[in-house]
Amino acid sequence: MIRRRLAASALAAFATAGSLAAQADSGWGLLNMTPGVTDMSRNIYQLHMKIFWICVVIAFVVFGAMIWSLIKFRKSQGAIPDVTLVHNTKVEFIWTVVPVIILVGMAVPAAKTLVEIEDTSKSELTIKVTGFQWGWNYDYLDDGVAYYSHLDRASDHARELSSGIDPNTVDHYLLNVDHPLVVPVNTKVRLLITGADVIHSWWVPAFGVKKDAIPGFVNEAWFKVDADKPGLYRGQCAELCGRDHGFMPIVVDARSKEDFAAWLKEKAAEQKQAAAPAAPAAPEAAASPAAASTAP
Ligand SMILES: [Cu+2]
Repeated sequence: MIRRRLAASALAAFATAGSLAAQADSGWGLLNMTPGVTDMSRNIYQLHMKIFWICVVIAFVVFGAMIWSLIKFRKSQGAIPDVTLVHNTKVEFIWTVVPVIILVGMAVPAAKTLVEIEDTSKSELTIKVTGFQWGWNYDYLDDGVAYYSHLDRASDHARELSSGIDPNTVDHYLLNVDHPLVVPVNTKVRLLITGADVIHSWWVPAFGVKKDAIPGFVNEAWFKVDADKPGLYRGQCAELCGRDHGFMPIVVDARSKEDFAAWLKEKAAEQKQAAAPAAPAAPEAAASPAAASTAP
């Protein structure tokens, strides 16, 4: 009876922990990964939860058996050591085979997810991402659009030692950029990620993407934002890359397909104009390349 009650309360505790974990933006949910806004990020989240609960069950069984044996077979109760367990073939067999089965059971879904993460086939848009000290360059390879993305001015100003600005007053302090990466929702976007100087890492948790940007190498990653989840998604460089490593955030602006197409067209025209030789009739077109990176 007591055992059944204990089991019921343990199950209730698991259920509570599970529902807490589901509330990602408050309380205990903050300690866990978030399910994100792509199928892949949800796959990764579910895999993480599956492995987590397997570990919890193993911990309960192992520590339960240990504590129970320590109490039940203590010397003061007159317990006599059982020496038949040592080098017992049957026991050795069981405690080798059971962990192997558990490990294979964990490796199969993990390998499946890894293969999916690496599958960049059938992508609809390719963007080259270059990390540098300290910012990102985004190059829409098929559309002639490329621009730099840096820490926004408000954060950059507030971070200076003598600025006297309270960082708490700055909106999205150190997590805002001047020109976010703009992508369409419901589209398989392939990223070609590389580094220009040292190793950086492009990381946006909500997409389940974290990939090193290594000079001389091109790494691939992909994501497909849910059709009903346009919005701003934030990340950071996730590889210690030098003095200003903490000052090269990532912001992705996921827009509807129509909004994205309009933005891309406008941006392409703007950059084409900026790149054209200066004509005396249009002095504003002669501006420096900085003019090409006006707000999207
Ligand atoms: Cu970096």
